[in-house]
Amino acid sequence: LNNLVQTSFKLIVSRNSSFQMEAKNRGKAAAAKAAVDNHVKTSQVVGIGSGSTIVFAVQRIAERVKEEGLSVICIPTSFQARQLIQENGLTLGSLDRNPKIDVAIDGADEVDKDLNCIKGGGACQTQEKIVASNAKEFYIIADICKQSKELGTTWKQGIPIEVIPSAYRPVQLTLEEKLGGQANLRMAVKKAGPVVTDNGNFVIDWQFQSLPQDWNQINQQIVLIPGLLF
Ligand code: ABF
Repeated sequence: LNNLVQTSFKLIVSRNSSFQMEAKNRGKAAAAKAAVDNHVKTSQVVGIGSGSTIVFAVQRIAERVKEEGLSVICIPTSFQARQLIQENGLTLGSLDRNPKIDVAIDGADEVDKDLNCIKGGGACQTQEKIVASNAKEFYIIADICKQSKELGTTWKQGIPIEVIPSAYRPVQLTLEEKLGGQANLRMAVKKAGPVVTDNGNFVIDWQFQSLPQDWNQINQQIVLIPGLLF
């Protein structure tokens, strides 16, 4: 799913009970290692997600390149992912040169018991969704803190929605009228201005009032609002 991920995926969670940063990072590293070691093979085109968990996956790919001569082409989902690929000495590809992706790996902001996901907390969701939807296999890696019974329990910021700048106000109003809750324009630190995505767009975080019964239906309603990329 994007903001509410809709492609099918397998979730790899590390069940680490401690919530301390160290343990959290160990959880991220373990999930990343499991995904890379079990699902990435030589000669593949690999989609690289964004965020802090994917850092561990890229490091593990780099280790395997050194240790066993693994050879892969990496497709970034953001400026951050692109930097990460290059800093780790991996081969950088692009969607126009490598439109068919074998495996994509990415993080998530929250995952519920039915594997509905909130993604896009880092404002990279559109490219993440393009890469994931063009991958034969898609793995979401997460530490245990991301798992919840119901969406909105741990990720309280709302569902991130990328919006074309000129449409942000009508989209905000339509979201609130159609779906209730509150649609907030995401602002940069110290409210210096709106957060701008890698695509030059804004992000609206939609906070739902009551827990929706059917996330698929909500997804369909959101997609139909002109001006947003969902
Ligand atoms: C991503 O992973 C984003 O969609 C999401 O916002 C992020 C989670 O980041 P982290 O791994 O830092 O928790 O793909």
